Amino acid sequence: MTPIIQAMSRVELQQAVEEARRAWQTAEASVEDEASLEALRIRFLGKKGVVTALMTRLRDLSPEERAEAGRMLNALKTEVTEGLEARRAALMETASRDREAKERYDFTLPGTWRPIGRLHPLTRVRLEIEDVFQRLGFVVATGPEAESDYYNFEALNMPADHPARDEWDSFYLGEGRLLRTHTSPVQIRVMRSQQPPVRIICPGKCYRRDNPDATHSPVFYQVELLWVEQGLTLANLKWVISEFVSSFFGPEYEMRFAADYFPFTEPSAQVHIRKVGREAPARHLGGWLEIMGAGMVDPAVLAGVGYDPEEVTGFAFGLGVERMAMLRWGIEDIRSFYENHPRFLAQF
Ligand code: FA5
Repeated sequence: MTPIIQAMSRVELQQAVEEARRAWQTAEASVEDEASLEALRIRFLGKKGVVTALMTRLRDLSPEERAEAGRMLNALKTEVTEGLEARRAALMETASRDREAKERYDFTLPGTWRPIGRLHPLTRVRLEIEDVFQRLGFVVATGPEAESDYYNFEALNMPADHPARDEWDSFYLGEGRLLRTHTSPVQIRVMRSQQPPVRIICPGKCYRRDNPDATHSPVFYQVELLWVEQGLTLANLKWVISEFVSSFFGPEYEMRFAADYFPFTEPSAQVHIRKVGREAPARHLGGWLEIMGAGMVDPAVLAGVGYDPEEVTGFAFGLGVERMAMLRWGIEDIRSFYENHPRFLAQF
């Protein structure tokens, strides 16, 4: 449609303009989208377009002829320009109508149902334990899970060849570091960083090479408690534990103390809990389940962190969070907490 136009007479130019107009009218009707519209603009108004080419031919005509032919060509150019504009506007309107149709909501359709998440039972129990002790004036402290041999063992009266280490020997990371076997190292970290009185609880994950069974998991949570001040005795320890147990479990549970041994407490105890009156929820220990180890902080540990054991005494315990949850909800196997079956978790 873009003829290589030789010098043209007025009549020839007039014919060429008419021909171009017809070509435009046919092509215009076939515009479907932005791309074909742009192709059409280039074909007629582009640098090498039909109308542009005809414009250059005006110079072949005499000045009088040129004026008339110029008007003709301008009329064609206006027709093409306005036609393109109109087409563009129509395309935009169609697009926006399509969009609206797509975006229109039908509020009568059923919604998309998404299950609502909730706290894991172990998180719930941990938060509840924290809450009880915070109300009793304890503050929450934390320490690293990758701990040094010094904090995990040595500062707790367990030098390198101490037999008590056997029970806790664990996952070693090299360079004197290991995954902590209990939360007791946090006691040492806190005592080394402040003077008495100390009243803290330390929740956190612990790691042991315990084989998984109904009451043991190689990864589990403890909450450590430490209170160091003048004049504290075993009676205070018993009181704190009894208050806590009755606040957490209520009157349907009973508690017993039994003697125990830890290198870092003297005397030491363990605490057992069971549900009263009914078939015990846990089959272990004839219904009794050990929840914590506890004791009066050994004077050597206090001296090791620079406290004067003649001046202050202290007590501590390490509580198993999973065991608390097992007793609360009658869960017989600790592994249920870590298998994370949605049907199990949805109960809480
Ligand atoms: C300790 O870990 C001592 N650090 C506790 C302590 C702290 C004593 C302060 C004195 C003073 P023990 O190993 O008994 O002690 O663990 C304490 C509690 O952690 C247990 O009673 C139990 O509830 C929980 N526990 C221990 N091992 C596991 C395990 N493998 N899986 C789940 N819970 C465990």
